[in-house]
Amino acid sequence: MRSLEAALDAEFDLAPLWRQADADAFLAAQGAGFVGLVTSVWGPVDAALLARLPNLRVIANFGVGYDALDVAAIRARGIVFSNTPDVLTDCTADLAWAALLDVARGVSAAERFVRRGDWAAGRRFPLQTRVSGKRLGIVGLGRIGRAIARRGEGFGMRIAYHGRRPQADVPYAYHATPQALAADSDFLVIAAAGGAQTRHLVSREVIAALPPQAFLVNVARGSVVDEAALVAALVERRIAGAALDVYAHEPQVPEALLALDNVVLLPHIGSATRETRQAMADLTIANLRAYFRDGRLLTPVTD
Ligand code: 8YV
Repeated sequence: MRSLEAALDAEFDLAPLWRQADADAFLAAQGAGFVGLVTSVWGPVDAALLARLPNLRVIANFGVGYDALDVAAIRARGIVFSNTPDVLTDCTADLAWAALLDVARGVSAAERFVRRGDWAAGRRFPLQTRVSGKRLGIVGLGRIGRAIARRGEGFGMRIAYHGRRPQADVPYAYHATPQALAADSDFLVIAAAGGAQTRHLVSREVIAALPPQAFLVNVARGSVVDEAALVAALVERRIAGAALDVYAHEPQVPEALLALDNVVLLPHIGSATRETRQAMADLTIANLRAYFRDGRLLTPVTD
């Protein structure tokens, strides 16, 4: 992000790794000089990278999800790290809803229909699916999941969720398994954190449990869903459709999905508004500033 890079450059002795023709050779020669690292979902931090940075003390992750970081290796080195919670919650929930409404009502497909000249040629756009009043299932009722649920209340939806444990302060029904939630959902929205613990949480069996009229929406991480099973269910028309902002191997989108009109495909843009990206940049820098000033991060990841 340009403004993040410029702001970092103004305050720190910055070396953007992505500008290095040979990042590995650069790190081999100069890695010992760095004490801080800024990264995001696009820049995995593994043991090999850490080995190149023997004096690293702090990592600031530009994003709330930190599944691209090898937390065990980072902790083993005593390195602290921060993420950017809260500031992207509303925009990510908004995007989940944009995607949900799009796939249910066929907004993008209808727009393609108009641009193709089908409407002008006298064709009728097929009837789509009502959203208001339906059953909304949310996998992962964290900050973003809750914001998605609150918006669902405005659509008069009956809301249920699955997560590691029931939450006492919400009026929504809890399902102990993602299968049970899937079977009870017209829209299943995935908002769980990525990482080893949630890999394929939405498994082949969970996808098979979805009713035929159900839509799946994923704004979390591609890894949370068994993508091959989802693609098969969509191609075989076992579910009504899907809206995806994240994929197993970004930026690769499964080829089979490109031909389906009942699938909305987005390029990982949950937090991608000017306002939210600015807030994420500000929080990323504020974390580094606080760390270098008084040794404490503002939004450290501690779990
Ligand atoms: C990315 C995200 O960080 O916050 C997250 O977990 O996935 C996004 O906000 C963003 O795209 C920056 O790369």
